[in-house]
Amino acid sequence: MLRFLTAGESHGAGLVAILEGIPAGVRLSEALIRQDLARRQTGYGRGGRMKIETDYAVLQSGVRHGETLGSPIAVLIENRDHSTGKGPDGKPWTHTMSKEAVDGEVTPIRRLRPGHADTPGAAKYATQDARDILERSSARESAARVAVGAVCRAFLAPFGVEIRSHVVNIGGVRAPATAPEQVDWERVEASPVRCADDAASEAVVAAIDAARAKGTSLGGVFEVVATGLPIGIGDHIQWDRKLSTALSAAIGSMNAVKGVEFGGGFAEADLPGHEAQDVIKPVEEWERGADGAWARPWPRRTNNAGGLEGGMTTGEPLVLRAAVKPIATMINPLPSVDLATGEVSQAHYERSDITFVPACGVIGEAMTAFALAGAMLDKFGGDRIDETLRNWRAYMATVGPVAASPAHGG
Ligand code: EPS
Repeated sequence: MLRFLTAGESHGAGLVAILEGIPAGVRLSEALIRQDLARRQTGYGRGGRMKIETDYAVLQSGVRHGETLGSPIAVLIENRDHSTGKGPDGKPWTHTMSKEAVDGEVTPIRRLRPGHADTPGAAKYATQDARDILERSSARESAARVAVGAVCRAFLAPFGVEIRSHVVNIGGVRAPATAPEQVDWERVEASPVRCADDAASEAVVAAIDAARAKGTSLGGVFEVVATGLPIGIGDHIQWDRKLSTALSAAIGSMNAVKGVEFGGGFAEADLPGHEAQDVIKPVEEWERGADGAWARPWPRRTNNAGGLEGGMTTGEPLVLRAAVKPIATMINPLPSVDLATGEVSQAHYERSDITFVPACGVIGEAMTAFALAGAMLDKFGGDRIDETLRNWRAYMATVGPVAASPAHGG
């Protein structure tokens, strides 16, 4: 079983992630993890915090001489703001977030932000300081997830699995609909808002500027595309073995995500059945790889299913989208109620992003990588990556119509 935990508060000393279940022999370096951490930190519309941090995951365990050992992989990401910055009351974060009791009062946060975890969290944990909640329920935690995702990506790479993301909508400004195979991924990486279409990128940047001027924030939609997946990953036999379940949970667990859809998604509800299903190509149109096995067995004419049927991969690209609501912290705060006195007040504001939808795409890649790596390991097992690869190759050689299989001279 592949599993991970994160720990850490936004302005505490740092973030920790432990990932367990990655086989031995996967090539891994801190530099590789850093690439994804850096991608998460980009995106027009971020606040001052991203200028303070240069996220770097220091490997603590589970890796030796550039390869995983099969033991738990632990990473540590420092919060630079903790040791260098000051909180809203002018006191250093080392004081505000001190692990030891401090002399004098630490200014509590009592002006709850509608839309953030502040209100239900403070009620549930019976605290008089919403900082006890918001420090953990912060997008900062997603840096640890991206480090975990980078390790999962390194595991998936030898199978030819690639995972990418792009922004398709911020604040209602939409990129033109593009088939996943047509997306120019280099343009996405070069765009300030991770959007493949130049005109849409510009319009989104303008929308972010307008939102900043109004003192508000923007949500949006990102799309994740995973290619190179074998057919039959996941399972149909039990609700918690379906890959669609793992992916929905992985993406749905991200802060601010309010909806997840696969392939045609909600639009599929409007289609008649004969337009919604993905017709299988005749065998004469299938392609073989250099080893004689089918390069992509059971290919389809379309991919409305987004690469998932019955909770299993079809072998077509996996396509999922997620809707992210606007950030709850706004320059013009909403009316609120004081946590202690019950008096009407304005919600708390320290500093914030206008939008972080571009970063959400990178976090979505990481969560997708985790769900896919887990499902690949469920299918192929292996304590060392060579064993996993052997099992994968042996399986792939069996997929396809029996009469047309290389083993039968087909
Ligand atoms: C966040 C508020 C901002 C974001 C932060 C998440 O931080 P600060 O309060 O320090 O200005 O920049 O995101 C990150 C630190 C990050 O690494 O993504 C929030 O309230 O969730």
